Amino acid sequence: MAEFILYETDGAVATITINRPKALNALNSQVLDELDATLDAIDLDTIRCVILTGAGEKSFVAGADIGEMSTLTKAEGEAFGKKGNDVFRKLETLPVPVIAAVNGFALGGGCEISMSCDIRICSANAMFGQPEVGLGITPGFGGTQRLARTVGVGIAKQLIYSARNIKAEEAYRIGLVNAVHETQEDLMAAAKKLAQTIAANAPIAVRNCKKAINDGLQVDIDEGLVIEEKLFGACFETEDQKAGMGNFLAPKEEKKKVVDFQNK
Ligand code: DAK
Repeated sequence: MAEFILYETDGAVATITINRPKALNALNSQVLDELDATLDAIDLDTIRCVILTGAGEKSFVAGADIGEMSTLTKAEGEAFGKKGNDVFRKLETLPVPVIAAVNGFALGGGCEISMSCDIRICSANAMFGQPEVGLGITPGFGGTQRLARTVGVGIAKQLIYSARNIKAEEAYRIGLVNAVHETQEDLMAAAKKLAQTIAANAPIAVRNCKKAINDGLQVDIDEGLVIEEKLFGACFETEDQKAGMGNFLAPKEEKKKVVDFQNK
């Protein structure tokens, strides 16, 4: 039984809550290990979208645990960085989409874990930032790589070099989040609605889109288009493609409003 991670499911949508509110959900080794085990245990036959959020009303994740990090040696620092990077990469490459519902502080490792998710939405009290250079370190869980890819090099460099935290509205303006919701309740309702919308679409097609976008970003456009072609072609071996196109072409009176995709 995990101490710091809550896992709930509602139909095809799973919610993972980082649950260490006394430390503003800071990521220590135990949180990272439990998150890793939780990701491994997701039943991908039924779950089609995942929401990641933080417990309490104040913080999504206030970063890597500074207490635990403060005494690390070079070797231990590298090992801690690798542990975080491996879990964040597992989240990023999870076959199904992950929505970060950012309900407060998303600083350092908190901002970085949100950027390992496919989509970020937040509440009005959210605050984002990479404060590491003020602590004498570089962002260590992928921040230098993912922030530049998410908001562009110029803004990423300014935020990282200045260690300045930004509020929800600015995060929205620079494209770090897709939407800002007034309260945490509104945020979670919006996250669930979005997750259910995603989960209602053909799951194999959604997974293939995620893979095509993620893998395509690592290569040049010609290679990226080949990746897309292969994943597009693979859809034609699925029953869901036949069901989706069959429904579109069916006579009006037989058309269903919602196709019951079977994940096959
Ligand atoms: N780590 C540990 N504990 C934390 C924490 C953190 N990151 N953030 C908050 N807490 C704890 C506080 O110590 C406090 O604990 P108690 O004193 O009650 O025991 C409790 O949470 C409540 O925090 P505050 O009393 O400070 O609450 P406030 O509302 O006054 O302030 C705050 C909230 C978020 C502005 C403030 O707590 C704060 O500035 N926290 C630190 C934020 C931060 O700098 N985060 C970035 C951490 S650096 C690497 C791998 C990874 C990383 C780097 C390298 N490698 C090994 C390669 C990543 C680094 C980071 O994430």
